[in-house]
Amino acid sequence: MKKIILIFISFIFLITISFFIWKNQNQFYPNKVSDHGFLSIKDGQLVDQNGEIMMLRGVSSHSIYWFCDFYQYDYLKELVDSWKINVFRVTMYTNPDDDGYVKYPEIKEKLYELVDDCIKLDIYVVIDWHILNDNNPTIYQKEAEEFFDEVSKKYQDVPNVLYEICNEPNGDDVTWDEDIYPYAESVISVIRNNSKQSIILVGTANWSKDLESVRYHRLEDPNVMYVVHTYPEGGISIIEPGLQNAYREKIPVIVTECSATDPTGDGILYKDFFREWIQGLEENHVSWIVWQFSDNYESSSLLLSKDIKDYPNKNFHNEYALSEFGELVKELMIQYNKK
Ligand code: IDC
Repeated sequence: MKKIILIFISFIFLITISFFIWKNQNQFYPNKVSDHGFLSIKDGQLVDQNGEIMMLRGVSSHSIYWFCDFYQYDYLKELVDSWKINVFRVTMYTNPDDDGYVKYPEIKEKLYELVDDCIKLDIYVVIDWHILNDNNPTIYQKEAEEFFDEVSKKYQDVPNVLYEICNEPNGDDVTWDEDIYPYAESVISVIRNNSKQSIILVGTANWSKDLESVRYHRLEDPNVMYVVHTYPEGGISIIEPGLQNAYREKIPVIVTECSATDPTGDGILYKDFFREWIQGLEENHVSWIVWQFSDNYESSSLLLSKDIKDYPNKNFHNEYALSEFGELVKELMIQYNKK
């Protein structure tokens, strides 16, 4: 009888220990909006409502016009619940040739739907005015000002929303001093009329890779961050020196696009580069958003396209399969969110 009791007690003991080990392995940092509230900038870093350093980690959509039917609440919920993202970037192209907002302004309704989904899911959301082939932000400045006036009125008291006012200014004739800076000053003042404290993200010159020009000409608004996009160019990063200067000089930086592919968004995956890159950002408390959550037929997509032959097991929402990049991004999201 004694022996049976002993075995029983050992059994209970083992179960309890295993439970606690399992529980510890699955503990995540609180990372939701209800945990952190309105964000701001302190000493060059993103902080939460208590002044604690804040990390945003998440994914960007592809064009919400092209993939209008794809983006929906259930998929976002899975990204929040299983991948632990705490930010989603809503990409709205602007250029008419890219079927952007200027041609189809009704796409704003899809944007509102997705922003509302993120609010419901208690995560942060970046509203991305995605200039690209419309290389100079001043080209559609009037449209940008009207748009940001409307959205910042709509979401003025909502801590979830961050405004990214020009995705990637580019071209030799588009400079920080002459084009981006005055554009940013003007759009920031439009947003500030409605929303005093939201974080505003400003794309930098040369496809959001030039932090150097910012060093000598900073915007006055205290809650602005400067945007950097990083894609391995033949396996190297050309923005590293600019970043190191920014860290030293306490310039607030955020990565709103990064990938393991080269800047085309397709082709070989530089996975080691990507891991190291993310580690460097984490060490410097720089928030990162990955390009891009869709099943488009290219290797930066986090889901596989259903067009491929021998489609593997469906491990995303029982409908899609994660791509090789998707597996890596999910792993890193979980790794950095774990306690
Ligand atoms: C790419 C998409 C691709 C699309 C192309 C043109 O991945 O499917 O055909 O745009 O619209 C960026 C841009 C982003 C690019 C991405 C990859 O902000 O729009 O998306 N990229 O090329 N900057 C650097 C890389």
